[in-house]
Amino acid sequence: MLRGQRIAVVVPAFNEADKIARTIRSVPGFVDHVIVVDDASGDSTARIAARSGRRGLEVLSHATNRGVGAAIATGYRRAAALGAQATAVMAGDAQMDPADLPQLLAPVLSGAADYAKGNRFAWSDCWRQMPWSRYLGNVVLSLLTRLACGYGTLFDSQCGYTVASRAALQAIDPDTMFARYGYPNDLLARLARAGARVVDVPVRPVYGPGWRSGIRVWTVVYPISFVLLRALVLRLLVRYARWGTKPARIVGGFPRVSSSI
Ligand SMILES: Nc1nc2c(ncn2[C@@H]2O[C@H](COP(=O)(O)OP(=O)(O)OP(=O)(O)O)[C@@H](O)[C@H]2O)c(=O)[nH]1
Ligand SMILES: [Mg+2]
Repeated sequence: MLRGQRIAVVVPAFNEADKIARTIRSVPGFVDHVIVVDDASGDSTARIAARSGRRGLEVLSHATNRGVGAAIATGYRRAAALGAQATAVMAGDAQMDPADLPQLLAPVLSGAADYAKGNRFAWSDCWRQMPWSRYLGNVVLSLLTRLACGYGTLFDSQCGYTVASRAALQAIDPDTMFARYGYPNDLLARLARAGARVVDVPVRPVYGPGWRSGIRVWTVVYPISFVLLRALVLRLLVRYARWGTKPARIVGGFPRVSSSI
């Protein structure tokens, strides 16, 4: 519990046998539920996670590999069923600094935002920590995501370190979330269409010596292009449909259509 509210952390994991125990150990003690979603790993990720014995730990396993977005969706459904008021995502590759979690939770727990995401570019020496391929790719995708979603002040669209309120989880609709790389962009587009208030919080970029990634240029370019194009078309359609009408109340918990849409 933090500020009297129930907190869950979703940990998507695919072949992270060497990092999953460290990731689980790093989750702060105030977190009530740690939901590890093993995405049909070929190694002992699930077994090692289950052995960690952390209070509030659950390990869910996909029968086949479905992608990082699908793994997070599985975790989101479970967090909602457990009654979590705020649900964070901390990937199983230990790339999220637990010291940043309280700041990331703060705007959601106080009710100031529906969804908070990390922004590694707001960290002073980000350009030194992040590999140049990630840095450049992320700048381009962040600008395109702004255009597609309408959140004009957000950056670092690809940062997976996030916190969602209960209402935001409903708006995201985990059942239809984009399953693979491209899920963060899809998620921001869904939140924008629902009028959710999204804020950036500075977080530390973590790219240690053991860093490896499942991201390959061609496995991300096509899915993310598709997601962004679809988001842009839907945004324009929503805007056209609301043309000349007053901002309406949104069903699902958000007070008003965001003025940034
Ligand atoms: N690659 C990959 N990762 C998955 C999958 N399902 C779950 N994951 C987890 O998703 C998290 C993010 O994966 P990464 O490939 O490292 O992507 P990233 O951390 O966003 O990007 P990098 O900056 O390149 O490290 C990791 O914890 C993975 O274990 C999957 O099908 N493929
Ligand atoms: Mg990674």
